[in-house]
Amino acid sequence: MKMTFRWYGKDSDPITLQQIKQIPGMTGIMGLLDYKAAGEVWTDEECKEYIDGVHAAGLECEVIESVNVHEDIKMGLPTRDKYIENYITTIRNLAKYGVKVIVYNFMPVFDWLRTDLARVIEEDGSNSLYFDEKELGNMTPLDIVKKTAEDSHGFTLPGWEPERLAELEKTLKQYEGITPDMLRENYKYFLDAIIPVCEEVGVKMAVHPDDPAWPIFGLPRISHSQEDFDKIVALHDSPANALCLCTGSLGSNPANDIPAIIRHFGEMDRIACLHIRNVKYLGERCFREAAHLSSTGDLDMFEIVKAVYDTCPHDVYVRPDHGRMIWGEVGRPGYGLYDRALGATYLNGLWEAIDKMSNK
Ligand SMILES: [Mn+2]
Repeated sequence: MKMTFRWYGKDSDPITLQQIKQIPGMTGIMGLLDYKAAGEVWTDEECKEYIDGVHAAGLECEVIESVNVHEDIKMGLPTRDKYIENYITTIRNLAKYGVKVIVYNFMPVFDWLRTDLARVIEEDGSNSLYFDEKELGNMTPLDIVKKTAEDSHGFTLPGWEPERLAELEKTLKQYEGITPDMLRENYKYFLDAIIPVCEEVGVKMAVHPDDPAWPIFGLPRISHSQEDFDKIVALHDSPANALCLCTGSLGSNPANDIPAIIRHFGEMDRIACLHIRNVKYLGERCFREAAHLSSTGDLDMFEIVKAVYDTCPHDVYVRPDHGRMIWGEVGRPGYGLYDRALGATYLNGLWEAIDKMSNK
């Protein structure tokens, strides 16, 4: 397991690479260029500058997250070919500097969604991200976008770029006639174009699940269960058409058996990387994010790490995912330093124990 940490870049992340390097067992980052709009080329110079900077801090940069797919590709508009060309250029530029995995999603309009970004956890006074479907019922998509922007302390949240959301209502309207099957057809068109390039340059595409793991605002969503991902990996049969298995996103729905899903796709060699975190269920379609430790939430982290150990390559990329805000830290919701560092250390401890027990 290669333990990594999400990092937003030196101009955008208050956390420094040196701080990340000081977390025990940290091998690298999962990086992103958060100022890039969906559909834009990540130029050779931008990729080089970002990745050279990470290397200079003694960390690897083999996973890049959030190369966002333009809505025109998801909707299958005639303009999609231009954006697919741009995407391919970005893949080639990243591969040139050693990137092996690109994390993306194929969710219409919205990336992850919460109704509260700083829900206080009564037992200890920390706070975490929270979702309640009932609260969502009283809000329009525009309300939720505004609220998320207001609550994020001036940080841009991944998937919530203001440029992309400026034309929100128009985009929502355009999705009205698109069924899940049509979305999958457009997805196949995209994969058929990019996967041969990925195979050529040695990159795996890793699709991130819907979060929360069910449809919202009537939009077609096609990636929130084992059955959904079976269909996705079949759209273009290649080890380069892989998953970013996010335990917290899939785990927002208690019907998803996370260790079983990891074993299923691990045995197929379709897991390129994982986000590992815990979730606490509070009712029907209502949850908050917990500390990583199993006993603080409803996911069994031992069974999750064991499934990774048993079925994935032992150098698979993993990162702790959203953390709580603790010890007075103020930062980007979900992406503070302290709780994620604790999560990484805990996951490394589970791995060490499983590895030593297995070799006895
Ligand atoms: Mn995730």
